[in-house]
Amino acid sequence: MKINPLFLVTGLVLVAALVTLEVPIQHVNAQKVGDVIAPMPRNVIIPTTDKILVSIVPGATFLTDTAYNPNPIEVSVGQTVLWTNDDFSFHTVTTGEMGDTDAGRVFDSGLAGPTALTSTGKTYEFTFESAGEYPYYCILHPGMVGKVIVI
Ligand SMILES: [Cu+2]
Repeated sequence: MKINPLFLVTGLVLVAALVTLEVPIQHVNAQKVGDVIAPMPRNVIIPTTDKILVSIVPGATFLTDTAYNPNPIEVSVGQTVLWTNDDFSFHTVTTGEMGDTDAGRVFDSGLAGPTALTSTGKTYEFTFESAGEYPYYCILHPGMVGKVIVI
């Protein structure tokens, strides 16, 4: 039996298309798996309290070192801090201090994009991989200051 070469080519193109589609899907899954700190045995529940929670409190615009609560915070290397905007105003979580030329060098929730703390309920998280002191502030209200101490 002779196979029409046109069918053969069409088949190959379909296979190539499927393989191409498969790659991004696997990539997305790999990123999700990567969020877990380490491979864990099954039936172990990872508590959500692994993250250190910090609130940007209501009225933070008019506050200084109480705008982020609790503040300062002490965390271990490898721990993640999750900031939640509990205010109605737009704020940022940006490393450095007012006037720093390298503000946001380590972490920055930013003024745009998916991590921007534009409104109530928005969250930003950062995992600290190195020990040290990390002062941070709000670019929009530079009086708002906080500090993360990583030990
Ligand atoms: Cu602010």
